[in-house]
Amino acid sequence: MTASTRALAVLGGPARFPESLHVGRPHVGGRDAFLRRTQAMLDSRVLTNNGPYLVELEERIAARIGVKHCIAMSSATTALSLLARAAKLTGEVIVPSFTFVATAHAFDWIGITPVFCDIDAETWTLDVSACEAAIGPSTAAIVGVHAFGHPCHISALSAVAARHDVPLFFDAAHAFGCTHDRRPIGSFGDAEVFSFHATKVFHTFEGGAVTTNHDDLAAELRLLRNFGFRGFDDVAGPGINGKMPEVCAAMGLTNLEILEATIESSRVTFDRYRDGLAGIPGVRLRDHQTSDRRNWHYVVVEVADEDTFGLHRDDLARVLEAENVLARRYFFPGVHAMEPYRTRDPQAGTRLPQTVRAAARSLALPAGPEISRDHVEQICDIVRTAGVQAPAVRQALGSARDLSLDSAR
Ligand code: T4K
Repeated sequence: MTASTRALAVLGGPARFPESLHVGRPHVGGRDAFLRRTQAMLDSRVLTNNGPYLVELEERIAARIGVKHCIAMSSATTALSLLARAAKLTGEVIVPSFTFVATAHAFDWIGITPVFCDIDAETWTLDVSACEAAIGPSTAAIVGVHAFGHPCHISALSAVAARHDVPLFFDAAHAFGCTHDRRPIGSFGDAEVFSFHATKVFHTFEGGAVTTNHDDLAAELRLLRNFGFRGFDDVAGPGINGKMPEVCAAMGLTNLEILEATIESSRVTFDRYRDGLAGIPGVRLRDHQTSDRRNWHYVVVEVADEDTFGLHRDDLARVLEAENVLARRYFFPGVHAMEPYRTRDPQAGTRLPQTVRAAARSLALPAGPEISRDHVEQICDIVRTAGVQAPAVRQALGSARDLSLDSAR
């Protein structure tokens, strides 16, 4: 494929897209089914507190994943905090820094210190040797993150957790619908946590869930998400409000019905990116070479060789932004470099070389069912053209840097 001759917006051409293309544009399918459920919910006056839609959603997810329990929550962040409480964790948890900030905040929020561990270059998930080396007397649990739907080194981490007699949890926020060794994600470790945020492959507007086979953990989580209520006027201990309302569960049931179609459509989009980005020097698509199932929700490119491509990842993000393509630098700069962690340990980055490397190179592109063939073709052409015209782009961006990418977004 050759680059088009269209002028890039950073070089004075018109933006390719009249409206912004987002990474996390929520997919809204099954509108009629959702509205039917919502009408019935309104008629029933059961709006929250373990209503029929919530119960059905939990049963369906547990059955789909093949676990005994699914406990739906108001978000994955709340689910992680409550899971730590339910498991009576204190002290430290080992987490990757290459993740969304919520993975660490969920523990820090309840007084458990996240200890950041590096990732491996291949999968961008917890480096198993580094994880084992980070275990100390205060380690209460290991928390792996299936980054961008790529499963952690699950069996190796399980062996480490067993050797050191600590629980193993997974932040599976990105991995609903994925499998590992033919087994659904959600069924590994002592428990896994999903995010059902609007930007996810399967969403409930806001929401999340813990899946587990541990009866005690599940019972405790159900108490904790509902103020600790064991029955009317009977409170077992300090819980909070972590409930998922019925309207969210109704969206979940609807999205579950279309999940296979959503994933298939995301796979098609991913394949188009694979074709469109092939052969661009210095740029690599983070692909999933596996016979396992993926949800294809995140399309992440790596500016793997800046010299060959001609531009840094941040410059590519600026080029795309000028065309109204709002690519995201997930997960820049790494959680260790965000507050309060940065102040606590300003040198942490020196122990996390792969995290720093990945955070400087990765760029998530708009993906999923909302992104058309034309969108993908145009985005790939922009990336290709940016590489071909790198010297001019660098010069243009050098003079317009203050107008471009807001580092906070
Ligand atoms: N663990 C991991 C590994 C995670 O990635 C996350 C969340 C969590 C834990 C915590 O899960 P939750 O507690 O949220 O359940 C987004 C999401 O807000 C966040 O859920 C997600 N990970 C993260 C990777 O991405 P932002 O702040 O970067 O994106 P946001 O909300 O600005 O949305 C992205 C784009 O999508 C926007 O530019 C506009 C578009 N959008 C978004 C929403 C919500 C829409 O068009 N409509 C919408 O309703 O965090």
